[in-house]
Amino acid sequence: MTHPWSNERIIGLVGPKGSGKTFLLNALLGTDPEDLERLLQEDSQDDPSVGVVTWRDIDIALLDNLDQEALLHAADALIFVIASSDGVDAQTAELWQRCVDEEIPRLVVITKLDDVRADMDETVAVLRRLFSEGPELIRLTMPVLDDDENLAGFIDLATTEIWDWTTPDLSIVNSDPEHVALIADAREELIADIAMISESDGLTSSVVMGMQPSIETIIDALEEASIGGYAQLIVGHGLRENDITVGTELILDLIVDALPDPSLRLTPVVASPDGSAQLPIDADPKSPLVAEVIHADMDSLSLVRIYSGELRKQLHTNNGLVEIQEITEITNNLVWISTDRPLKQLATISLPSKPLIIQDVNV
Ligand SMILES: Nc1nc2c(ncn2[C@@H]2O[C@H](COP(=O)(O)OP(=O)(O)OP(=O)(O)O)[C@@H](O)[C@H]2O)c(=O)[nH]1
Ligand SMILES: [Mg+2]
Repeated sequence: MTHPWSNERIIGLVGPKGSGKTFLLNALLGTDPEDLERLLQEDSQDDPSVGVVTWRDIDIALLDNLDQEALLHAADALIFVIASSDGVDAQTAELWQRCVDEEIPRLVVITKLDDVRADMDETVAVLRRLFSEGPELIRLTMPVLDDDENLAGFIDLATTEIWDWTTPDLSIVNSDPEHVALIADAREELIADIAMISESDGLTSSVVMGMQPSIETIIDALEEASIGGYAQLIVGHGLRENDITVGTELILDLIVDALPDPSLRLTPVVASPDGSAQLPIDADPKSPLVAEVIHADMDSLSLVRIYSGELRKQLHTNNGLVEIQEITEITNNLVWISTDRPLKQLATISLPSKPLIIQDVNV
């Protein structure tokens, strides 16, 4: 049986105020650039929002403006959005530390690389100093400028290919010798870093023997380290003329390839209402229903994450029986529901026949 959630990723966007979270979300969704600036001006842009983009058959749900606790419950992984021109605030640094402690998978996107003050090398160095306690931070890309000094694309340090957004459609081309020379140090550093933490014997021994590991070996090791939480990958993003967003497809690939399949994560630990232990639940539609209200509005519209089972018309929640009036599916395990009375945020929901209580959702 294919797992109901294995073709989904729920990703939360976090980072300092104004770092470009909503902008990045819309770039990833493919929002028409002409609508984007107007959208960013609207008051409603601060409301909790969920957008879904399907990339290589994976439904990626992106969450923006959820409060931090809700986000940590709801998301399978976080993207830290850091503007190259602005740096990191204390709250973001604290959240990073919490992700280290709770082993929450994450990626880092450095934004606004088109800004005249942007310096990706410097931002990477700042992040490494700031986040030195946690797993290794590994930078995957370097910005490429065109003849007019505008952001044109990124060099992938693992493959040495250039992702070029100056053509009408994104093109991925081999870099010329001049580029290869320019990135030699950064690439060497990437290979040394990944060899140090990789569990791949092939990679470590080829580095020790002074040989160039194959591109496949490097990529496998990077993805494995990111999925396993030994390394956090850093990539860039920015804007070029005609409102073309640069770096977007690379980030979508990384979400699919370098973040863990949520179906492989443990479902929340659950107990009976009397506190007695339950067997571990399985994230199966036929299992007992275990769900959580991620976000609740005054007008009884709630964002709900389903961990196992299926939603029915009537729900037994921590604060009593609730009738569902409408369900709008976002992905298999994320839905908006409207109910006859408001739900409490982070309240848990369970089936009446097999009541379950979520004890700890930080799994
Ligand atoms: N030039 C340039 N501007 C950007 C980029 N990303 C975001 N911006 C601009 O930066 C401003 C803030 O971006 P938002 O996406 O609203 O930032 P945010 O992180 O959602 O902000 P809050 O929701 O207030 O925390 C907007 O005016 C964006 O147009 C980028 O890559 N390049
Ligand atoms: Mg925003």
